[in-house]
Amino acid sequence: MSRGRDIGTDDERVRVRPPKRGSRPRTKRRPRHEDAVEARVLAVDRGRYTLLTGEGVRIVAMKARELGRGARNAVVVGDRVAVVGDTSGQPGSLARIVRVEERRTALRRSAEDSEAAGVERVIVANADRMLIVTALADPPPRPRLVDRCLVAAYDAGMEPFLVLTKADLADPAPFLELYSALDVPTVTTALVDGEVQGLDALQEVVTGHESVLVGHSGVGKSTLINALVPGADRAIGDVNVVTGRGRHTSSNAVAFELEGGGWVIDTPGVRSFGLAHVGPDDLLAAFADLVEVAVDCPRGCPHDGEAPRCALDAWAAGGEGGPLAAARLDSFRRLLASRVSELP
Ligand SMILES: Nc1nc2c(ncn2[C@@H]2O[C@H](COP(=O)(O)OP(=O)(O)O)[C@@H](O)[C@H]2O)c(=O)[nH]1
Ligand SMILES: [Mg+2]
Ligand SMILES: [Zn+2]
Repeated sequence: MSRGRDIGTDDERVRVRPPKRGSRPRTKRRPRHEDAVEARVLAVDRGRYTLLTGEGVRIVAMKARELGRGARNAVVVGDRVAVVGDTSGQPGSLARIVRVEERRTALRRSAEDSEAAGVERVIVANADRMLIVTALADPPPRPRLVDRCLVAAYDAGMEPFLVLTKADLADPAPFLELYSALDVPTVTTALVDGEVQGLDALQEVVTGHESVLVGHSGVGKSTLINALVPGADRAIGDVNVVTGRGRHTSSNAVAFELEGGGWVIDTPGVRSFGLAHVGPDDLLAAFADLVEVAVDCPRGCPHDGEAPRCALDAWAAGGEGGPLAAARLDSFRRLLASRVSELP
């Protein structure tokens, strides 16, 4: 990587370490940027960036041309930036983003067909927690999407949490059992008389952190944001009764400040995360229940279902892993395969 600001590509996992100052080539600070103001990106819409400055002023900015174009040079929600120009925040004022600070974490999704092959687009920067929001019904839970999110969270250096919504519609017990072997904290919420139940536990998870909410459209992410942030006023979608899917009511990621400290970031329905850069062992590491079993595999075992003495097969077939073992192994192997097929 040649550009100083193109960071996070290899180092997403070093979240706990402070940014390595001076260890990479950085964008040259030109003298005229010395009076730049630090700000946080709250929202991005068609080339216009809504920022909150360190002084608490909301401003609108555009990206300086020198930062470059394309997915690789994108400025995203959660980024810390330096801005110059008119930072007054007065109506009609427009500032200029001249620098993007090194990211602590980067959540990526795979590029779509129309985009440059192999480019994984960063969608949210600097979040330290990922809230994987899954409805218990309407739409039904998708364990494979949850697993995919878990891998993306570990890979990005974020702490994952499972948030199970719509407990008023279905019993959370079966889904909780499926994930009981993993060390992932879980919060369950419900909607009763238009009020979100379970909000206290959720508040505890997000207070003092930068949390990104991910999950399929229609699972209730915006409903949770509205409950956590009075005045957020996120559009709530109806779930289509035929497909069980929500309309795509939120089309961009947006950050909201919490009264008690911290930030929550709402995202549109995310269906795919770029995992092409995640190695098999890193992938396995996201499956804590399988890691313990795989210590008995032959050296260099690819765990892919073709390997002759893979301990995972014996575990799933022999009943020692319990009734859910086969489903867990299946989930892991599907991810393993999809990760490979994602490669350009
Ligand atoms: N029954 C029930 N419905 C919910 C719950 N949370 C959200 N919903 C509904 O699910 C639909 C989609 O919610 P929304 O917040 O827009 O989902 P998003 O697409 O993930 O942001 C809306 O009709 C919400 O009223 C819940 O806990 N229980
Ligand atoms: Mg939404
Ligand atoms: Zn194996």
